[in-house]
Amino acid sequence: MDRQKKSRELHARASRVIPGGVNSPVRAFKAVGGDPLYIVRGKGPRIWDADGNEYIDYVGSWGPLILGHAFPPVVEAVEKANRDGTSFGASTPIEAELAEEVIKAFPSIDKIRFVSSGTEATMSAIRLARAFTGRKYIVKFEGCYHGHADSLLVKAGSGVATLGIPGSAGVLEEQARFTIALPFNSKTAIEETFSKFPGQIACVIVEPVVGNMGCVPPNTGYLEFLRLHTEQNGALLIFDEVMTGFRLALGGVQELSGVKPDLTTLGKIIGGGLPVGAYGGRAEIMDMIAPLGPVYQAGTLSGNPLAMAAGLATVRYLAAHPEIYLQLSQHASTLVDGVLQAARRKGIPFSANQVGSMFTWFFQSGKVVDWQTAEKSDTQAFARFHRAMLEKGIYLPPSQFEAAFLSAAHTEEDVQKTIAAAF
Ligand code: KE4
Repeated sequence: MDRQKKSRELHARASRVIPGGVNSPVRAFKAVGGDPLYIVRGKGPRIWDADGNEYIDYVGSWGPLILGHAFPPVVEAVEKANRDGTSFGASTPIEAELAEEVIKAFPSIDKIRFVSSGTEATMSAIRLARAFTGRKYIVKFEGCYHGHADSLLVKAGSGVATLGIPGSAGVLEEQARFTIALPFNSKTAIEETFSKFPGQIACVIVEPVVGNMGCVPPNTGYLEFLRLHTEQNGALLIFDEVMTGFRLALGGVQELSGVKPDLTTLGKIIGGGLPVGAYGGRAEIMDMIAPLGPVYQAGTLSGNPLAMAAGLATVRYLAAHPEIYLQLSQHASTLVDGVLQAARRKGIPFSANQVGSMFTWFFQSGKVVDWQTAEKSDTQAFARFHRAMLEKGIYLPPSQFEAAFLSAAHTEEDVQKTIAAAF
């Protein structure tokens, strides 16, 4: 019996009218093979596909659903907002309410601007950093993903501390050359770059705990190192906490590490599953944004009332229930270690990185600390694992180079069922 008959039919239909049948490439399952599933419902830690198959979900819409699918307070908040009208293109009271909640959790932020995606947030933060410093070059790290703005779709050049090259068709060399892509966790690369481009670097943007090469934490002291070198060289430090904000702690990695960036980008959880991104920082920087200052940035649906309602209900619940973070970490540790032991009993080359409720199992025995080590993973073995887990009702991110997410709705029973399904 074809357990994915309906999904296949839906994919054939979508593929006739949408490139690859998807509105975001990773959903196409290209990295794991087979046809993508079409999901029709989620509740708590579970999702159901169009054929009625049930899964324990460890993607959670790529991070936003830390409280699980269709969390009642979020559902009610959005339903109420919806009854009063979905969008006005004018200011609404709830925007400052959510801004105040975010600023309470992130002391490095005096002011914040809401946009509709993480890409818009990072794109705007880069533009702002260049305007504030009057400098052209930006530094990112290989394996970190900050959305699809041209200046961030850039690969490392021929050597360390060299000018970037386009990471996508359509990105001009002239744009890529102002982006320098360095190995994550490397101190010498940063030192070399700042000495090679003195007074020319506007910012360093980093996922302070990386999710986009799989989960990769910073080496001890690395974030402090970035903070020191950016300060010494007059460059801004941007923490891209789109994934980690409200995920690893209410105040993200900057709460856990005590390292305060100059700008922070946010998304995912602050939208509670609806489209919200944000960027924020010190008032002296943020006051350069139009209409106050010369840096232009705008958006028809920025601060959308329904999205604000979903985000506010989510963030307020997290702030009122801080015990959630300990529960998330404990469940994730049990899960990650349980599957790791199962792999080891089978003699499978396997390692894992976990920070709080973000984690990745890598199909290699080495420790993954940057993109160079991450890409040594056996992606075919991961694909087989992903398919086998799907067949047992476990929905993992369809790529070796993505973080998985556990929600507050996942129970100890879900965790044990997932461990039992592995290998
Ligand atoms: P969006 O434009 O997709 O809302 O956010 C871009 C972004 C920025 N910064 C970080 C750290 C991110 O992880 C993301 C987006 N994350 C991916 C998952 N790795 C979104 C999933 C997708 O592209 O479909």
